[in-house]
Amino acid sequence: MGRHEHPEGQLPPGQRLQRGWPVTHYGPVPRFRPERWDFRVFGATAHGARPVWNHDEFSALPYTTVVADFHCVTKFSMTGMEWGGVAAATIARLAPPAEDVTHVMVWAEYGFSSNLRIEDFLDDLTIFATHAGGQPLTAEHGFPVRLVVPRRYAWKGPKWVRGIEYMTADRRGFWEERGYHNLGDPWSEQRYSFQEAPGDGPEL
Ligand SMILES: Nc1nc2c(c(=O)[nH]1)N[C@H]1C(S)=C(S)[C@@H](COP(=O)(O)O)O[C@H]1N2
Ligand SMILES: [Mo]
Repeated sequence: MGRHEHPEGQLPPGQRLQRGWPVTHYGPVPRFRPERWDFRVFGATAHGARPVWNHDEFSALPYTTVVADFHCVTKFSMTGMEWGGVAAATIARLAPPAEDVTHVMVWAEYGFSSNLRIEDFLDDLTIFATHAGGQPLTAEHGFPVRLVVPRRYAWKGPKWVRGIEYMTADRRGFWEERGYHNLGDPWSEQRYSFQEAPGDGPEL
């Protein structure tokens, strides 16, 4: 089980503690149709493979839990969230990237996306969560699968994930194209794209 060690009682700069778990996203909540649902791995995969898991197969992948804090860029944080699901590193082990992959685009319903550096994707806390607090996710929190990237702001974790694209160069995802920082490290307060240093992300 992964656990995020953070300084006792400390939140990243500019964040405040939130009680309860708000629902935050753009657009409608998609309806889950198990017979149509799949999780695809595409782009620069090792050996050009195109792995795909249906919902039963995805549910049978190795399950792990992570306890970590959750930081929304709109300045609320929740501490000690327990996520259950499939470690992103497990996905990368079962469906490996080609050697020259540097970034991953995580794709969700309705074309929502978020880009991550491969090292952030492979981080020991990054998890494709199916459960929170021991219970299956609710529809509005991302059922059946959402990504959680505790070391990045929460927009880096798409709800209703449908697949990942391995990339050999960086490309901006949905919010990264719309004013949010390409990297999104809450401890460095990387909130907005205007704060990016040269090299933090592709040209806007
Ligand atoms: N598909 C999708 N996932 C998304 C978003 C979104 O707009 N669409 N918003 C993100 C943002 S900004 C946050 S803070 C978290 C919120 O997750 P929650 O609603 O479970 O608290 O989801 C992230 N994942
Ligand atoms: Mo957010």
